[in-house]
Amino acid sequence: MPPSSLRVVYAFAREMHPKTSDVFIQYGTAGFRTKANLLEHVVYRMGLLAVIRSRVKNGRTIGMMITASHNLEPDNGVKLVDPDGEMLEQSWEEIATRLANVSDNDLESTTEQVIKQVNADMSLKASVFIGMDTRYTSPRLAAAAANGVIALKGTPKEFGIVTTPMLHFCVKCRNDNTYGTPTEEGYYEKIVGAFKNIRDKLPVYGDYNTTLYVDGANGVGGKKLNIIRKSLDGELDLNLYNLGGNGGKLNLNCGADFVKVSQTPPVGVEHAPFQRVASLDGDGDRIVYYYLDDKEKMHLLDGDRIATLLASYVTELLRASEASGLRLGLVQTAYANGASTRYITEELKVPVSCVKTGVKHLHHAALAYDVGVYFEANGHGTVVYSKAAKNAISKIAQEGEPEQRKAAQLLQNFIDMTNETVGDAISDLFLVETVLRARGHGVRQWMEAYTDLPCRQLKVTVQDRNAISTTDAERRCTAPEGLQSKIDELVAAYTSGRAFVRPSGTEDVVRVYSEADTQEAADKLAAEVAQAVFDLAGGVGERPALPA
Ligand code: NG1
Ligand code: ZN
Repeated sequence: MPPSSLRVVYAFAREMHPKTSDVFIQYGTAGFRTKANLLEHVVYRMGLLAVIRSRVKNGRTIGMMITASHNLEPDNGVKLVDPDGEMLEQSWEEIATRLANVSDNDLESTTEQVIKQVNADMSLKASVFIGMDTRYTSPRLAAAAANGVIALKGTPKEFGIVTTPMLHFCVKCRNDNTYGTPTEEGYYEKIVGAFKNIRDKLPVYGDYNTTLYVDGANGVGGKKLNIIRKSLDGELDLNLYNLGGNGGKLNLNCGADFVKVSQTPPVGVEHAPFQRVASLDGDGDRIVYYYLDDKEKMHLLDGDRIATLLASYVTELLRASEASGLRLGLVQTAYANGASTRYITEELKVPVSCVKTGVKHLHHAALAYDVGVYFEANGHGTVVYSKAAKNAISKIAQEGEPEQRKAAQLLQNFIDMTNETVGDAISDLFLVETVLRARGHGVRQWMEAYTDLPCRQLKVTVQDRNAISTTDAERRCTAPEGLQSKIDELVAAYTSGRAFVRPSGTEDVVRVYSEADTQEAADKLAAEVAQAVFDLAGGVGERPALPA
């Protein structure tokens, strides 16, 4: 494309998606995320970038998802999806940030610079898949995305309202047709189809019952489960709550993030003692389970718990299929409960790696294993399988001894049920249900595996959260001076104490995490560390108080 045709980039910007704010915005762990009314020009520009990225990838399809995940309704966001369905390559985050922040007047020349810098052949075709969540600001932003794609002569394809993982799945399928069909129906066919395929292999028995309650966070995940529900023929009886009607607000006092962080049940859900409930987040890429006991006390089964459940079951099947030489490993972040890490290493005897927060880090580390299970404690995670693992399992499924074959065939269903591109609440829900059904387990047996250490998360607002630097997968901080030694000193006073702080990648806050042997102790330790952050890292507003 000759440079003169870039004039249209400016024309679209000025006439339709002008930059109306000077607030600096950064492509973080989950793309750009802020108040929806600050985003239109940003999303338009990401449409431009998606086309450039597609051309750099030889015309392979790139994804754009309009969502702010678990944030409340007034926020929105955009993230780019790379050709294999993974998050945008990290080195492009800086380019995205630059393009998002230049003035409209400099947009044409900056676009030209970017094209040169990444050596994009602008004569190639370019394809961009666009999806959005249920926010009322999403359609407008999706239109801005499509205009960005059109401005650089790419071809946008709009998927309308889909979960984030559905969009990742479609991008992957479009670029690799062995993975599936790149449509919402193709997703149901593969993932839900695999769940239906286990019905004869795994009869319902023991304490497992087929009723599952779901908190849909008033977002897109619940809506899609409502479509799926009708096709399940009693294999799973979904009772769906918080589907977005009846004045329910997106993520407000409900959804996976609320349940995990507040450790309280969501509003809008009926409860029965020991009935398992799955809680999704607003764009359907996170899931946690919980139940209330007969005293209405809540018990949380979070991402760590899901990871250990899946890893132990896959280990069992690998053993039964006698697939030798395949390495299974688990990837966590510093937020993983210490008790889960101990259980994985000492009881499951599965290797664990700890990486920095952010799915891209987990995903990358998981690829080092033949079967890599990764989960953030907040319920974002999935399983990835190497080519070698898939081939070996497929061979045994066809040629093995009867018992081996049976296990390998179950593994194949398990693999098909997994959305390997990214954490996926719907896919994870079917994986969890499969394991519980295979074992004849209810929530109590699942909970018995290990006992979580009480923990607490807090946020502290500071002048500049980037004043905090971390090392060792964010478990220790190197700046500001004196903070780590203060944290060490505070932690030392607690039994089974652990604490760390890090700047959030999605909110303008510093996050504090603590663990200790009792909830009171964890709460107190978190508050003390929050005070230390406030004092040593330039706290703003009121100094955090210690618990009464
Ligand atoms: P930040 O805001 O960087 O802590 C949060 C989650 C991440 C990840 C991203 C993307 C926690 C503590 N942090 O990141 O795990 O999911 O959002 O959504 O849950
Ligand atoms: Zn999400």
